[in-house]
Amino acid sequence: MTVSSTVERLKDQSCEMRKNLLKLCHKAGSHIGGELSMADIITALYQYGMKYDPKNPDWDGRDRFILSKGHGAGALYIALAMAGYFELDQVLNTYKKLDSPFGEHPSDEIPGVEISTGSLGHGLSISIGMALAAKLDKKKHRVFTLMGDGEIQEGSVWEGAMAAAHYQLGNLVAIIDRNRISLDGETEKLMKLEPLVDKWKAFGWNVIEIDGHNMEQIVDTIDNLPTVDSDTPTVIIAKTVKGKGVPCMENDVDWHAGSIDAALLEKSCAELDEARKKERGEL
Ligand SMILES: Cc1ncc(C[n+]2csc(CCOP(=O)(O)OP(=O)(O)O)c2C)c(N)n1
Repeated sequence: MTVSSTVERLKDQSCEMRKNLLKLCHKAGSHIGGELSMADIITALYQYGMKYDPKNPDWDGRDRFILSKGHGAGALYIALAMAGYFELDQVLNTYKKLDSPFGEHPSDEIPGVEISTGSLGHGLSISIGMALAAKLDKKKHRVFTLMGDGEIQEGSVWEGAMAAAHYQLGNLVAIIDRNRISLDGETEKLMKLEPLVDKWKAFGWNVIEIDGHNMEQIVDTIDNLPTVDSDTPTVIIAKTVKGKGVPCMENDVDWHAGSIDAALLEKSCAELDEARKKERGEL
């Protein structure tokens, strides 16, 4: 059973993450829709689920996180800043500037970023390599990777899905941000993914389907992951909403990427604060 103070703290932190994502979007434009849909998951991973040491980013015992949907970089930067890898202002002040490492896709020059990503369809196989190496060396850490649902239309993902089960990688956790929208339309119209649970099961994975915005469910799922030395990889299909938390962006393919003016930034941050206060019973 999840301790409610932990869940409340995480909800506050994902609200902060969303407001910071909007600031980046205002400053320089970003892939805002898919960053807002992954905000609760990445907050829970960095603020609850993963072990790491921001003072020693290369600590061998750390859990690895690979942002396979590299266009969600802003959310990774903010998660790393909130975890203490660097100052948040560094991200907010330099995002997408020419001489800044904080570009629209993550670079492994940045402390805490394991590998540069952005070309979709590679993160799962990279994570499989890391998980297989860890398993052979009898190490105790997990490898997490976050993919978009549009991304898993890449054939390479399904080769990876076969390999992970074949090599019995119980230390591997793939998460799919199932917001049902890709860059240019609904996933089911572009290339049908359903029945997604059945497909991953057929590939030999332990499949968990959750509401990717329900912090209790996310935390419970993390708490109940199979042990690292088990022999079945886990995929968490997190049902999410693209643009989650910003009413004018929710479920709107036009907000895959874009920028916002100062007025929309202010309005959206106020809406996020209000929603959180209502949730806390303060309004
Ligand atoms: C190999 C490759 N093909 C195309 C792109 C362009 N692209 C960037 S984001 C995106 C859509 C991804 O959709 P999804 O994985 O559902 O992301 P989300 O909705 O979570 O942002 C595409 C096609 C890319 N980055 N890499």
